[in-house]
Amino acid sequence: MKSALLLIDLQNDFCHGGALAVQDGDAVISVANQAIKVCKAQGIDVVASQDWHPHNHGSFAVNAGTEPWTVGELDGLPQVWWPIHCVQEQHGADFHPLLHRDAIDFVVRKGQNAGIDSYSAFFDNGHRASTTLHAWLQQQQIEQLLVMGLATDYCVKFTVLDAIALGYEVTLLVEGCRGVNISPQDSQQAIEEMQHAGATVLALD
Ligand code: VGL
Ligand code: ZN
Repeated sequence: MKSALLLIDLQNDFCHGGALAVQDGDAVISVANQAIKVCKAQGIDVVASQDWHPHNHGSFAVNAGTEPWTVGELDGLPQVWWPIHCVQEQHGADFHPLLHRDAIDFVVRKGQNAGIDSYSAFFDNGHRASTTLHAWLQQQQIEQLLVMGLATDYCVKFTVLDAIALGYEVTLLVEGCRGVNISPQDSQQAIEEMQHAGATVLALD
């Protein structure tokens, strides 16, 4: 069975000093680089997602006339209002400088539609539109995914849940994940949710 390594949103804005920095987010970059090395040696493709918003994106608190970290509704869906982050072509949206980006075989961008948020690398939050990811994986006949990245409780979680629903066999590399944790237990809960949905949770220690 063919596999791919799927790296979620290893971008400057989710790392130290970024607009939506996740606690200890930088720590996952070396995990990603190790996983890349192992996977490349096995001929396994490396795929990376990028949160890629227009400046007028509806998930930005400022565009909703509200405060970051509060909750509202966008396109009929519950929405956390975020600080401005991962704006297309800006430094914050770029991959972390230490990530071995030359090894990435395919980049999938998401969140371009200003009217809806898109945590999953497969679909927007309303499952109204899909990204290019599923079609690409199918083209490569990839059925198994090793997933890690940022953030555990948002983009990793929704990507993994969609992947399982689409029929992929998913392994979550826990050491390579860090969460936003608006509530302290969010990441732990997200890991349990992914596990209950059918993901294999791989902890290296
Ligand atoms: C993410 C919040 C907003 C993520 C993206 O990558 O987990 N979280 N946009
Ligand atoms: Zn975003």
